[in-house]
Amino acid sequence: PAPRTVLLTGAAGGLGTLMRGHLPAHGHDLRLLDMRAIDGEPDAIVADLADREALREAVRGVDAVLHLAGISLESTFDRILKANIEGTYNLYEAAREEGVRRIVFASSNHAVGFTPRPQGDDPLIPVDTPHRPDTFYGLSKSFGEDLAQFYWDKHGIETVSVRIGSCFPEPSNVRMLSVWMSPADGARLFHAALTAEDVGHTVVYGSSANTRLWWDLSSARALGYEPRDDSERYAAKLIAEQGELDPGNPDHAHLGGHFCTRPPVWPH
Ligand code: NAI
Ligand code: 15L
Repeated sequence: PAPRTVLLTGAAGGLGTLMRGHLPAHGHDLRLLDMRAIDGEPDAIVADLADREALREAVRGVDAVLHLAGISLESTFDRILKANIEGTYNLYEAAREEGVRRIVFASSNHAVGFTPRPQGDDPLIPVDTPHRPDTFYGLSKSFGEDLAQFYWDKHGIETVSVRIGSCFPEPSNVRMLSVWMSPADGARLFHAALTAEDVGHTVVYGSSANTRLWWDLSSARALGYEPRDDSERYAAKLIAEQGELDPGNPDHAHLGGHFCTRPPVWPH
């Protein structure tokens, strides 16, 4: 099939950089956007999500958008409001005005971060578990999922909301053994989300097929995602260094880990 043109927002970031490496091999022709310039990418669009005119131009003619741009950790409510809530709204409006039919939204496990993590024989967490954001950041991801549902119901724009666990080259703590998504699996999942037919608004968890998985990957697999990695090969080393998760430690009690226990970031 001919390459699909995909606007990659947040292209300068950690995940954006990983996906710039992996996605072209899946047949995607990437148009890049970030508020920061990218070394070696003179054609990348340097624009803020607040700039509606720039977003309209950026989405013009693309087949789909992979929306990674935004604040990716906890911050003040005002900053999250501007970048993640208003910014994502601006992107959907640009897509609606320019007739773009598919968005893949980088949601996060922190939209459901206060969900108790499964222990022992507990069932995996389903995608329809209620939103339980653990931060203003997580709240913005819950909003993004609702926004996606609204644009599907109201305007017929399809979205796959991917509640990403932790997508980094390697897991770096014991919690990540459960929530890690290898970059190669991330590209497989985003590819499936960009190309599967008739997704309406579908919510999926984004991780590899980890032995210690906490959530149900069946809605991701239904898109055609076939994860090939498992964090278990890192388990012995990480557990030797850090110990197993402690059921009595509040930082280990919920999907969102320490995002649940950290104090809010207030303006200063
Ligand atoms: P990152 O912080 O490395 O990259 C985010 C990028 O967005 C940055 O390059 C930044 O310049 C850009 N950006 C921020 N505000 C912007 C604005 N107003 N206008 C234009 N560009 C803006 O974050 P990372 O790790 O690459 O994450 C990418 C996305 O995936 C984020 O939306 C994050 O919330 C989500 N996510 C990532 C996870 C991970 O494990 N990396 C886990 C769960 C969700
Ligand atoms: C996220 O949503 C963050 O963007 C990422 O940096 C990690 O902290 C990840 O969640 C996580 O839960 O490990």
